[in-house]
Amino acid sequence: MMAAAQDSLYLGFDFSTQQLKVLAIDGHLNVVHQNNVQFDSELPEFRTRGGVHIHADRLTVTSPVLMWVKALDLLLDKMKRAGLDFSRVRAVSGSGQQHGSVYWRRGARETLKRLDPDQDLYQLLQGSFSVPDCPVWMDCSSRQQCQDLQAAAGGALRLAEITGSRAFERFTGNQIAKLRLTRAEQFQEAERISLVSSFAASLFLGDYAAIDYSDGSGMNLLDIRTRNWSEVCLEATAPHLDRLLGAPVPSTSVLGPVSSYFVHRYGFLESCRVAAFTGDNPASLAGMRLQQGDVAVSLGTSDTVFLWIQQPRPTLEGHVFCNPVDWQAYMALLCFKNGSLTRERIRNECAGGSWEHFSAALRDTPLGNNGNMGFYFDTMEITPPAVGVHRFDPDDNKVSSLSPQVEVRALVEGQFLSRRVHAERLGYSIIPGTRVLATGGASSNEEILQVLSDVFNAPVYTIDLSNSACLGSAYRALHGLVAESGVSFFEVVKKAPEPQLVATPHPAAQEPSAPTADSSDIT
Ligand code: ADP
Ligand code: XUL
Repeated sequence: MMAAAQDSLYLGFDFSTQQLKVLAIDGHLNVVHQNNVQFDSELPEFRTRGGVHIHADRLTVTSPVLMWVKALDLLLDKMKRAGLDFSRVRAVSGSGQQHGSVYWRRGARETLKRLDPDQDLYQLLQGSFSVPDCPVWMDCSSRQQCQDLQAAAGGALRLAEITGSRAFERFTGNQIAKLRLTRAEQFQEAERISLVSSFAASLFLGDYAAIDYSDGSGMNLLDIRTRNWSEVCLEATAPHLDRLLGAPVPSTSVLGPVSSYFVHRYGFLESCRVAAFTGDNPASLAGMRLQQGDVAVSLGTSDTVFLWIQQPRPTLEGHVFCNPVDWQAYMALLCFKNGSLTRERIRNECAGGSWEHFSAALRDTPLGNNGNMGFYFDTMEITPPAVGVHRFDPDDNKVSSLSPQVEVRALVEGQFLSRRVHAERLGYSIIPGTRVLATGGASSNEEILQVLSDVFNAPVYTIDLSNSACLGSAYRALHGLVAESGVSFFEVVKKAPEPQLVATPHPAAQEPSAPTADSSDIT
């Protein structure tokens, strides 16, 4: 018999860098439970800082795989103690920090299939990993492997055209190539390589879980158009790598029922399904319910921009991933390092350290800033790779200073112009109906959002999503149950709370003029 919607639960886990989080929704999409385990403070025996170990070379960054396993034991116990009734859970999904890799030792699959419910996973899986410290996304020690891969693929742009990104050091293929070289023995012992997301799904499944297309796009190995491993990339990375990776699957797939371990130990029903896990950024896109034509701008410590795109147009900047909720579509992700911290510096220097005064400067200066512009890269920027502060007067001459109020507007307009230009280069176009969804700390500032709206010439909505990856995972668990019968993700989540409209473009906001010759290389 079908359980009533309010009785059913859907769990979304997020194995992120610093913590393991979970969120439960009921069939009406109400959030009914949230919980988490902080790695540094709750599992101090692993001696991580911020969930990772930074090695002596400062480039290698890893996390102990058994810490993630133990965190899951702890989290499920916490949920049980909080009274969560696991027999109500109809489906589980989740996400993981992208790019990280887990190496299962030969024989681990058999162990996974026969987990004794009287013991915790941490005890049971002690001997199951050939590499104890997993490379994670913060690692940047694989420069040589990136160069080799790009050479094998016919250049950086060609690699981007195949895999959605040029070679990046944190991308999993390059990490695998490096490990094969530096830890040859451990590499030989591996029978399967998982991403953090598919590793986590494997725990629930009691078998190796497939890598999904969307998180698989963060490896420099998947051909994002054929959605199969690229031969040329596989060969350049490691021999017979496809056997170690398994075949990738659509992100909306159901992988199978939850393992009997969870049935006996926690009281899950045998019918509870495990939907494919994916990367945290794809899961956030699902949590925000981003649709075609929308752009999400997250204004946190660094700024990120997510886009839903129909036709991929990868470039040397940013990343194109297969879309996590519609297998025929794509998403783009852009990271900007100089976000809130740069806004804080200009606030301190030009607005007496007050967001109020910063906002007043935006109110008191006109849209377009009378032609004054600025690009502020306090630290080496990711998109574009540029550094330094570059200011231009209305005649496009470089100048060394602007008045404080003009500087505030130049900063915010310059940042958002850059977000828009780079989004457009990846295939984004502003069409009627486009929504800009703003999240993150600075999205509480209405004047900043007004500039965002004017620069994008589109309405801006805010959405409070401190936990968007978990929420997106819970939504994806729910969708997984019906995806195969052709029901769209948006049909399933249509009753979720709507984002709030906070700014509409000023009538004078036209298409921003194309960047000038002098400034086009640094937008
Ligand atoms: P993260 O998730 O990356 O840790 P948050 O999304 O919490 O970061 O955003 C934190 C940032 O929000 C702070 O660095 C701060 O500069 C910015 N912020 C907070 N309040 C405001 C405000 N009123 N106006 C502009 N920026 C703000
Ligand atoms: C994305 C990236 C990070 C990780 C960790 O490319 O490296 O956002 O997913 O959250």
